Amino acid sequence: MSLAVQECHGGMGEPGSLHQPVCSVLRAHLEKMASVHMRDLFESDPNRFERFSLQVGEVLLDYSKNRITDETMQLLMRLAEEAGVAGWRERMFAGDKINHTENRAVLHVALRNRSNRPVVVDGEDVMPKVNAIIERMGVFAEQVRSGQWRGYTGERITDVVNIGIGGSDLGPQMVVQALKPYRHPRLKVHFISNIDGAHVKETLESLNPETTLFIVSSKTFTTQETMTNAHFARSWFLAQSQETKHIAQHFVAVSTNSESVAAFGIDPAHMFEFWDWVGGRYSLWSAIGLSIVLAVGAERFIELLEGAHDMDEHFRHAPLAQNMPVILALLGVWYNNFFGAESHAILPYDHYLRSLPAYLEQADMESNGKSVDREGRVVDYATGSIIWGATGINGQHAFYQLLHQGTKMIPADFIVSIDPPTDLHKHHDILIANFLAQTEALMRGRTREETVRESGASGNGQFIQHKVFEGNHPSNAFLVQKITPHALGMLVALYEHKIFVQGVIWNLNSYDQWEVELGKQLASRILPELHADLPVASHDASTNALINYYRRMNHTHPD
Ligand code: G6Q
Repeated sequence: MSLAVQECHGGMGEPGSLHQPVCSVLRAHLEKMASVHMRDLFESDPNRFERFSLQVGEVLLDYSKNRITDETMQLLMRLAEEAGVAGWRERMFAGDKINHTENRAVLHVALRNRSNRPVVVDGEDVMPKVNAIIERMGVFAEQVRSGQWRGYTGERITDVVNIGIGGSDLGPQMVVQALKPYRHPRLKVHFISNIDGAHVKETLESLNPETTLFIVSSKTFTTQETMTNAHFARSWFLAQSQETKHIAQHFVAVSTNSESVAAFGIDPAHMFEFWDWVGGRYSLWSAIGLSIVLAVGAERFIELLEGAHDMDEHFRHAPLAQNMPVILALLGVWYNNFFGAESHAILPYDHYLRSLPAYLEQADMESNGKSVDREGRVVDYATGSIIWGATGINGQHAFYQLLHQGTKMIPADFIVSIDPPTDLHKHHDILIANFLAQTEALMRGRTREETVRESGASGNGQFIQHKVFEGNHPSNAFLVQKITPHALGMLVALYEHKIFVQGVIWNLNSYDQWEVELGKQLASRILPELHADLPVASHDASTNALINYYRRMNHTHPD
């Protein structure tokens, strides 16, 4: 617990509020800011963009369209200081076991530590083994990509299928999609995660076992969904190849559990290892990124790591007030804990970034969706936001109505690249124009007078109020030169560190996930009951009735 929290816990805090000393000052400041319109802030300060924007590498962040003044930012920076962000940040980089409920270090930063400076966990520098696995992944991927690695009939591999779920799926899937312009021209990469049989069946339907390589990605190698899909893929493969010795050329594993990998029948020589200090949702930089290396090649993967490392260096060394992840985190806290905002939208104006919202949903909500602080006390303040989103341009024709005219405050991140991903320049200009118009409209709104003026002669007084836009809706705009592997690495690391800083301010362990563990147990209990001979009576009335209804109405049998 930070000293600041200790000092004022139980005294200065109000229900629903944070407890650092500066929070009472922030609450007083909020009273002032609640009635301030951003339109007026822009009108009174032509340099607002210069003061509230920041560039790190190829990522420009404009945060001037937020409900902030210099004073707000100063107070928020004090909050970061009082919560001990700098100290916790150092502990993470130093390999301290800050994931205390699992007694683990949190070292995704070591996976992309391109400076190679030693990172010591339990007395061992982990960098040699990190570098060795990156090297092995590169060599293996090159063999497959070049056609040197052949299937059991001597054919080249044309399709790679990653079987994994959660952290062993969302990260690599998002990156492979985002970097599609860099992909190998003849190697397709697929992802199977869902235990709905339609996912595995539909994916395998179009594939040829002779030319398909499976990566079974699972940190624990016990996850029911992944193992069930992996066994199904194995049977599908053996139905044609007939001999188990051929598995060696068609199945590799990414895991921390070598015994279970061997028991599955995968040669340990074809296992790519990672370690318990890599959290699932932070693992795309580890061997879990093998599908990325296969898709875009080792060099591009290294560029991704370098981008993340550059953001790590910025996060570690930049003063808090000029630190992009810290600024983003504090803005989030400002809305979450002071304005009472419940959710935060991620709106990429980029077809290739369309899986980023889903990726960040997990990264953020699994990390900071907690209601118990590091000391095990139930918190009395809001923690992680509901993260959601979709490609912005599609959202404009769907849910933006609520962002503009609904009753909820939903801060949003708008993300776009300056260089178009294709040669369709007119498309890109329209995209950019929409991106800019939306952030402007959210900020400015449209007053009643403007609405009347714009309606002109056809203006219908009765409906004027329906066409008024209050504005004052906060947003961040990210302009990235181009979605290169390096820029993507920076962007993802930026969000990872934002989540870290918020976790520190809320005094959470952002790196455990007890719900996931619970989910894994619960389904195992119900599974045998679905085909029990006698009616099930061991649950609540609703669950019993649903299980028994399923038993009566379902006439299929498990395979
Ligand atoms: C991530 C979570 C979770 C996990 C999956 C898959 O941080 O812990 O999403 O990644 O449950 O777990 P395995 O990799 O062990 O199969």
